[in-house]
Amino acid sequence: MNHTKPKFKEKYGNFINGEFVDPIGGQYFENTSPTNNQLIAKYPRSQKEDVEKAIDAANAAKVAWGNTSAAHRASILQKIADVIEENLNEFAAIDTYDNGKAIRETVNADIPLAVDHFRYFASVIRAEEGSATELNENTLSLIIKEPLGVVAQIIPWNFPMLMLAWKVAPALASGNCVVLKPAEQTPSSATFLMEKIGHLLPPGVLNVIHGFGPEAGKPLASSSKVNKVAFTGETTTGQLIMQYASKNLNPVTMELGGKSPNVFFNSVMDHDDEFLDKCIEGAVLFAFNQGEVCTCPSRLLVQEDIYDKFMERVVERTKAIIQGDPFDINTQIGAQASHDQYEKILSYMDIGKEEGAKVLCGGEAFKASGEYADGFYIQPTILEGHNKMRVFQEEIFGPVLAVCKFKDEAEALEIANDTLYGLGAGVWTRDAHQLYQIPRAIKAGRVWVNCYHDYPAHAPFGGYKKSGFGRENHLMMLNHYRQAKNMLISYDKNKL
Ligand code: TXE
Repeated sequence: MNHTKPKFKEKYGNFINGEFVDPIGGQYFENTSPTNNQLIAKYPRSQKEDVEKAIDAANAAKVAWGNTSAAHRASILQKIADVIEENLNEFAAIDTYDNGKAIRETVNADIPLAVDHFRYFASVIRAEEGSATELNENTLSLIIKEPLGVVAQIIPWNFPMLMLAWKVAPALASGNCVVLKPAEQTPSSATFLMEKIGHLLPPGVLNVIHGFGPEAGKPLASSSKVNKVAFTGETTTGQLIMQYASKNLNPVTMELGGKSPNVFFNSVMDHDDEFLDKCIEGAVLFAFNQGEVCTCPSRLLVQEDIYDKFMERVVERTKAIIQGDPFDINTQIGAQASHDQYEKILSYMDIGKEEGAKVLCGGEAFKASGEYADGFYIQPTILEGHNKMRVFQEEIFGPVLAVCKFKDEAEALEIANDTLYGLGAGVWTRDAHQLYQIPRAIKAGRVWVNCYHDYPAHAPFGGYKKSGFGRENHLMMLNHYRQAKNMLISYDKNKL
């Protein structure tokens, strides 16, 4: 199958109360593709009044939607999954053009995972059983889960469809109405989704408003008419959103930045075999999704005895990464998501060099050819140094790997945990003690052992420390979108 650039209309609206509407003030912003720096389309530059309109629509819909049966909501979520799957290639091409990421990722990961997410939450919501306890012979305690009402959701640009699915599927499954703000860099797939599924939901149940953080995101997160705020993005933005939500004592879930360690012990080189090949692939995954993943394994820790040999293979493999045309199914690294992101990553290359990090490969922008010559591409880069350097401590969010060696388990743990963040980590070993004890001691919400970058819908995901709190995926997610109501029923005819 040949993948090609999608076609777009000149401009799009917000999706509010079951229909596309123009922004009230008539303002739009231009969305460009980072693959070639060309205009994609105009999207609403929504302001407070647009946001309020969407919140009002969601509030008007919430009682009826909250009273629907789990079976009914599950059937709608299944239909949404089917529609995304039927249009998988279009969704993939849209996210690739909007975000810059290689089509092989959107086709094989982003969109299939989004489909599975809707299917998973359609299933678990029906498998639930309630809880009733007899407190004594005359008193029954019932625990009932009720939807929160209206949920505000603000998502980033690195996985436009998948982040939407992570947020929207559990919120709708638990009976909430949603106002979602996609990132201004990647508004397209959310809009395409509403074109395809808008008619499946009652008006007001799922609303999508476009625009910038301070203009549209802030009034959404600050509104006293929403009952929860769910956010994925940068840590400092998360802190602001918590401030906005705190005025209304609204609960928040925060999925924030990371600087994940990926730790390789000596035993991975005990044999020259397929497992070692897997380890090398696991070490170069920093380049997956152009490094624009919150769990990007951006710090590589290699035990000193194998360091030279292991790194020789890592560098060789990194140099073989295919880069360029994002629509070529063989391309592994496409464009960075925006000019800002491109500049930020390049500035970190300079910071690393100034700090004395040694460039083992890459270290510069990448010049794509032909129609992609004006896009924002960066070479996969490996910087060797130590964990106190800024390139080891700060989230670069690009294809930049900071590598250092360690002596023993204690030093591996010290370096791995010497970070403000705690979202992901990788541990690679053949030693049975290490493969349990090291992940146990790493302070991160998800530790992959002898694997990385796997995101099943039924495994909980979320951060420790400054990577946030609350979990996504897994049925425990449902409780982030519900209240627990306890009813105490007395059957005693006489006593109070
Ligand atoms: O993120 P923001 P940006 C990190 C990554 C990246 C950096 C900056 O390091 O380089 O963040 O990216 C909305 N009130 N991550 O600036 O600002 C915004 O419109 C309400 C890690 O794009 O966090 C968008 O919808 N909303 C991350 C969303 O927040 C506001 C993924 C994310 O934007 C707002 C992306 C405000 N005041 C970036 N300001 C991850 N953890 O995966 C912005 N927004």
